[in-house]
Amino acid sequence: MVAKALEGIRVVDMTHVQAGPVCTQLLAWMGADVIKIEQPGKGDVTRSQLRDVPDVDSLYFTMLNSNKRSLELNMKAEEDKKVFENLLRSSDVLVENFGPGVLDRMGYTWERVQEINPRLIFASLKGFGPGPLQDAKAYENIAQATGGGMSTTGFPDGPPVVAGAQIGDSGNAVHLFGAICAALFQRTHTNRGQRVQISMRGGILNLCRVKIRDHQRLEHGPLNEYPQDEFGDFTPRAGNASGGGQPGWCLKTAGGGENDYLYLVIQPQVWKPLCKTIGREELIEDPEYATPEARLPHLVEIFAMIEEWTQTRSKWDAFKELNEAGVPCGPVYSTKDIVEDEGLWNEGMLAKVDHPERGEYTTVGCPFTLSDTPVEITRSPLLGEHNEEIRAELAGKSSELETANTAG
Ligand code: CAO
Repeated sequence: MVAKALEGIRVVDMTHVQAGPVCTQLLAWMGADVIKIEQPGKGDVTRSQLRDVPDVDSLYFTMLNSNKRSLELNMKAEEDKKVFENLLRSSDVLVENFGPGVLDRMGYTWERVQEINPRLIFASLKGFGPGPLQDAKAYENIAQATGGGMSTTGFPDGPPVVAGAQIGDSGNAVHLFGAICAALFQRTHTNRGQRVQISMRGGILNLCRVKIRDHQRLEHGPLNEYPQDEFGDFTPRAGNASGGGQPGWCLKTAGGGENDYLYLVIQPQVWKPLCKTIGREELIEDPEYATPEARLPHLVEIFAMIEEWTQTRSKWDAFKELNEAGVPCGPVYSTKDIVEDEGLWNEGMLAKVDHPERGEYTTVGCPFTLSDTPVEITRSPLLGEHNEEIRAELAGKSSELETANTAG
């Protein structure tokens, strides 16, 4: 019986920066043996980017590369390419997020990879899919700009805004992880590898599905749940409007600090308890407010009334009282609130990891749980830390293969 979902799966990890490494970190947490190939003496560029402690792998690197092994290979030197090909022969997945054409230039096209190991799943993440933009490089905010995220984020009277959540990188890493797992499952039937490809822009569009829904709704009239009265021929920025079928808004709470806010959604079934909680019982049966349709033209006024009440309490107290009444809402957490949240530590969404050079640091855990695959977070590898170990393993494998051939 395997102890983890992906135990026995070996991943050749040619990823760098954020999107690729987050995907292979998930594969490692699920039990795969992830071997990160890094340029000798240099490694993943994030090792030295945004350093908080001099000469030590940055948090950018350590928080995205847990549970992996590091092997330095010069992919432009023939000797090291042989080692790489040996590794491909004994692996299940190759993942990369280099710029367009980089792996081809190294000599590893899909055709060549299939020749080396027909069972290998070859997964690539690029900025853009096939077409005019296919050769363009991309980073997080470029994907958010070109995939519909930025034009639909922010307030109607302000410029387009990027999301703080790294949906282009870490978001797409989750898409890629799902696609690789699907390919691994299909291989159990076909015994063949396959090509897996994802574009960051396409992944953003997947996350902007409801904005394309609203774009089409516009043909049939205004979007009444949006804060503005006038519409053009594209989905506008909606500020903090909910985006779902029930109206929502972000409300000020006591304290007046930059994160003293509560997000609240008015579900039809909670109108009565909501009115009771904020002391506006007269609105429960008032025909101007009693139904979701009647409330639509009054949303700004209704949220202002609720805000009068939330401003008399802390975001935590308002959350507690409204939650007790069954009203869906959530305090706006600052990063300080997040790292001090006991619940997140208990869930394993935050964890402490020890590192030989930087000491203990906090990292973000696995966003899902499998009852048969407990996640144990171990530190990221130092550059080339597993050079000898992996080369020895591969040499052992080669002699095993040679013995098998002679015996045959
Ligand atoms: N040995 C030898 N050379 C190596 C190597 C190794 N182990 N690993 C990488 N290299 C070389 C590559 O051969 C390539 O050189 P050439 O251009 O001469 O072939 C170079 O290093 C890497 O090229 P790149 O285009 O990937 O890197 P870049 O810094 O110019 O661009 C990025 C970075 C992220 C814009 C680009 O990789 C990209 O568009 N990736 C796809 C989308 C993506 O993942 N974006 C980033 C998400 S995280 O914000």
